[in-house]
Amino acid sequence: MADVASDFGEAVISGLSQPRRIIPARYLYDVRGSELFEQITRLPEYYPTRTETLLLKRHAADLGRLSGRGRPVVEFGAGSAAKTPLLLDATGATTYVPIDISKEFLEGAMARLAAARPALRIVPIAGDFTHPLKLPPLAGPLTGFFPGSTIGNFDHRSAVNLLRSLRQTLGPAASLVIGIDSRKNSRLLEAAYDDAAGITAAFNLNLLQRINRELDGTIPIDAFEHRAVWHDGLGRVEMHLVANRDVAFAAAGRRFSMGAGETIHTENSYKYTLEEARLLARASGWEPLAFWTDPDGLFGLHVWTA
Ligand code: AVJ
Repeated sequence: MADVASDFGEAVISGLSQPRRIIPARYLYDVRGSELFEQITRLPEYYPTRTETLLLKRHAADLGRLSGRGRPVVEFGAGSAAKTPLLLDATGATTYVPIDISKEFLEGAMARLAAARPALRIVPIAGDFTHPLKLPPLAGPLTGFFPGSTIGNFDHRSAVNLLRSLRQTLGPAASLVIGIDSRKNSRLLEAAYDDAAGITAAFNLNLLQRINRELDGTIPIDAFEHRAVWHDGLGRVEMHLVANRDVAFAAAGRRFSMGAGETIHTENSYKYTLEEARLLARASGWEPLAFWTDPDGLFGLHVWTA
């Protein structure tokens, strides 16, 4: 695997050297960032997790039938694997292959899952699922699980490429159970990404702390503020770190300066109508089989087939 630390250093150097500064969202998820994201999933304003959980429970029988009973489940971006038991129960899977970029986080979550389900065969893979991966030998066809609207982190072209990669990784006759957040009222969206308790702000600012920790950074954290904005035309929530004053700092062996009001773009979270989600499936070579949403239409749960 590529050296993650120097990867991060290169991303920070090139991202902060551009006139529109940007650091790819995947760097938000170090161990601390993954912990903060777990806290986000329990916030009252953050509807995606509880809504998707409700959909997985409510439609368990159909999910099992449509995605194929007893198939190995391969989860992309497994994180804490909080929703995994729901899909394992719905499909009766006995083999579980979690893939996540954060090795430490993966190990902790898998130890807990193994303790709760001693009969489950767990084959964890630490890696980047945005490229086709070679899986260990498994008795296919496979069921992919891509919950949490992680797909929303990718712009449309990258989302199509990623979904094609997943299809290639999973192989013939696979199915994919994917959660995709819906377009909705901008007030609800912006509240979900700028909660009253300030957890999302801490999650975003942790990226600067990570730079200081891992790349010998000297960023004064208090010179930055969290901002979340919905862009209707682009169909995405953007997270930024905004400089509240002129600021100069070192990171990864370089010097950077920013004027008051300048921002570092740290995450996009794209939202899709149910119809747009189906178009996304077709554009990436998947066949949409079924989808469900909650009564308020906040979130979509889809089953696709290869
Ligand atoms: C993990 C990418 C699905 O976009 O909702 C939550 C990340 N960022 N709050 C999302 C996130 C700020 C989350 N995803």
